[in-house]
Amino acid sequence: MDSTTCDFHQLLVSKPNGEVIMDEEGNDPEEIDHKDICMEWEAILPTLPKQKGWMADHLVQYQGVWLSPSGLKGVMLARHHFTCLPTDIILSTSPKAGTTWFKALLFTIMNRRIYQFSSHPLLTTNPHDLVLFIEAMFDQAPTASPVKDGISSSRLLSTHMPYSLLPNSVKTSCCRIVYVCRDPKDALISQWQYLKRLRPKEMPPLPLEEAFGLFCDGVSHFGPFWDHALGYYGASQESPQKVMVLTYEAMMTDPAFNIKRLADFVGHPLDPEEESGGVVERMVSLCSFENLSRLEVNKSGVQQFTAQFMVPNSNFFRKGQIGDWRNHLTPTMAESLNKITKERFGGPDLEFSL
Ligand code: PAP
Repeated sequence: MDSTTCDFHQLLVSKPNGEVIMDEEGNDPEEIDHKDICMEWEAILPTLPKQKGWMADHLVQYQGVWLSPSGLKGVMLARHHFTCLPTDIILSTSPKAGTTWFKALLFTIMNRRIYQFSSHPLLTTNPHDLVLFIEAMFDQAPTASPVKDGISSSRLLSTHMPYSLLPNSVKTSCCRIVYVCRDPKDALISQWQYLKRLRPKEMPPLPLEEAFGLFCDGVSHFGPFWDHALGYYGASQESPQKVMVLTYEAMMTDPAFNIKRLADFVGHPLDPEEESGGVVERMVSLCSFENLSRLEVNKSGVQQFTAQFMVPNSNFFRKGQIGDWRNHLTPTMAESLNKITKERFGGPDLEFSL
C-alpha cells in the first residue's frame, strides 16, 4: 500500500494511536460497546411507533425517521462506531435517487488518475462493493467490518441516513457531503418495484395504491422523503462548501457539466488537458446505465449488505430513466404527489425538478 492509499479497516476501528486496548478480562471495549448498542436496539424496538412495511418487516419510526428494524440497528451502530475524517467524501442519497450511479461516478472521478478506463474496477466490480454504506459497515462487530483498501487519498463512503441522524462526527468534521435527490414520483416507483422483487416468495406484492399512500404519509425507508431532502438542503444553505445538492435529473440532462461540478466539489477538478482529451465523456460512458447494466458482475453478482439483507446486483439496474412514473401512476396520483412536493419544497431556488 503506497502513501496515497489508506486502510479503511484501520481508519474505522483503531484507536488514535493505533493501540488495541483490552479490559481486565481481555475483552475489546469496542466489542462490548457493540453488544450494548445491540441490546439498546432490542429494548427500544417495541417502544417505537410502527407502520406497515413495503416488504416483509414493518417500519418503525425513530426520531421522526421511518426505518426497517434492521435498518435502525445499522443506523444506531453507525452513529456509535463511525468516526468521520476531515478528508472523507460522503455520498448521501434518499433510497432510489441514483445511489449506484453516483457511487460509480464519484469513484471514477476521485480515482481517474489511478485507473485506466480499459481495466477499470467498475468493469468487474459492482459500485456497492467499491463504496460502502456506513450503516451497513458495523452489522457484525466493528472488528468484523468489511476491509476495503482505500484507493484515493480520501475515503469515499455512502449513506441513506437523513441529515438529522448522521453520526456527530460527520456533522462536525469538515468532510464533504454530496446529496442526491430525485423526483419523488420516480423514486416511489423505483422503490416499489425494487422491494416487490426482493419480497419473500410467500408474500403477496404490496399494491401500488398502498405504497403510494404510505409514501405520501412519509412512511418509506428513511422517509419522509421530503424531510430527507430538506435536511440536506438546509445544511447546504448553511454550509455550501460542505454540502452539495444534486438531482438525478440534472445529472441525466447534462452529465458533463455536473461531473465537472462534482469533481470541483470533491477536490479533484479536471485540468484543461483532461477536458480537451475527452476524459469527461469517457467517465459519462463508463458509468452510464447502458454500460454498467450489461456487465456480467452487475447481471449475476449479489450484495450481502447485512447478515439478513442480500440483494442481487441486477436489482440496482431497472430502467434508469426520468419519468417512468408515467407508466404506473394515475394523473391524480401524480398531481397529489406534486402538490405535496410543491408545498414542502416551496422556494423557487430549490433544484428539485417536478
Ligand atoms: P439504492 O438507493 O437502493 O442504492 P439506487 O441506485 O439509488 O438504489 O436506485 C436504483 C435506480 O437507479 C434505478 O432506477 P429505476 O428503478 O427508476 O430504473 C436504477 O435503474 C437507476 N440506475 C442504476 N444505475 C444507473 C445509471 N448508471 N444511470 C442511471 N440510472 C441508474
